[in-house]
Amino acid sequence: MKNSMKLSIVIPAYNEEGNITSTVEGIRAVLVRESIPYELVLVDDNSADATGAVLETLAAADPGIVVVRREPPRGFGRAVRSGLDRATGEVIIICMADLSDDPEDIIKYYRKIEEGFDCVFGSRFIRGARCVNYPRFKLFCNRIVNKVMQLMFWTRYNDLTNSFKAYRSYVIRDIWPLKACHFNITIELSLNTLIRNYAIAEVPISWQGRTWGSSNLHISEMGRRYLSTLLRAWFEKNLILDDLMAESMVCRTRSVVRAAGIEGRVADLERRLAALEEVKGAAKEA
Ligand SMILES: Nc1nc2c(ncn2[C@@H]2O[C@H](COP(=O)(O)OP(=O)(O)O)[C@@H](O)[C@H]2O)c(=O)[nH]1
Ligand SMILES: [Mg+2]
Repeated sequence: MKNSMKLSIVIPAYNEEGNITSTVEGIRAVLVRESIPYELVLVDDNSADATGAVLETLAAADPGIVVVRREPPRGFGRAVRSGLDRATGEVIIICMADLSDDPEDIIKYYRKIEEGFDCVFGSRFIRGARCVNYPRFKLFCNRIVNKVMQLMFWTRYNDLTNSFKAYRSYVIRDIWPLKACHFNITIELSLNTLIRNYAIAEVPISWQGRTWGSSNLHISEMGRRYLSTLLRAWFEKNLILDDLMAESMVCRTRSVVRAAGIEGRVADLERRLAALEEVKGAAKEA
């Protein structure tokens, strides 16, 4: 059964002409080494540099690469949503295009999913993790926001703001539609997964600050967006979790049925059950 699951890696890229080739080559090298069937979904947002042309060249050389070209308005969250929408794998990982995430961690994630977990949350802040060149002010804000979320959602996961995580595709289907347009999608993904009580594995990861290009995350513009996503998830957890879980259970059951290849038999059983209910109803009326 090993390596039977197709892995989709969604990579948003904006003005990454100096990073994207190495990112793709680094990821592809580990996937080929481990014989993991893959699809790389590269999402460009009308980059002002040559990212678009580089993506074309990469895609021409590898049928496993899908390029998504977005129309304005751009945004990290919009790009991630477009990529998730196109991903066809059973396992989905979101990964950055600026060489900050370590391709070896992708393999760690995939192996954890193979063990049976629904999601894998990497953390840069647990024993065994490595985090290099994180700008100090950003790190300070990151730790405060994560601590607040840990208290609000009473969880041990301490890197909920990083989108480099793995999900089984049915988890994404369950939490769909996602709404965030910008970097707040990082917590929209993690919190919506968390409140639905999926089996989450936590692993230490390596992260390093970009050495080429510049960050698109401007903290002053993001506060209100993070807050709105955070409050929405918190209210949903505390007011309407029963509604969310009812749909989540249907989603999980469907995925089990699909994985077992018994959709036909289940549909047949459902038909018979409906017919029985009808007969029962008619008998009651008579
Ligand atoms: N397609 C797309 N990608 C984006 C956008 N903003 C950021 N990215 C990509 O998302 C990843 C993380 O962005 P980055 O600017 O490095 O944020 P930081 O690591 O939080 O400072 C990089 O791969 C960027 O190229 C966007 O508006 N559209
Ligand atoms: Mg970055």
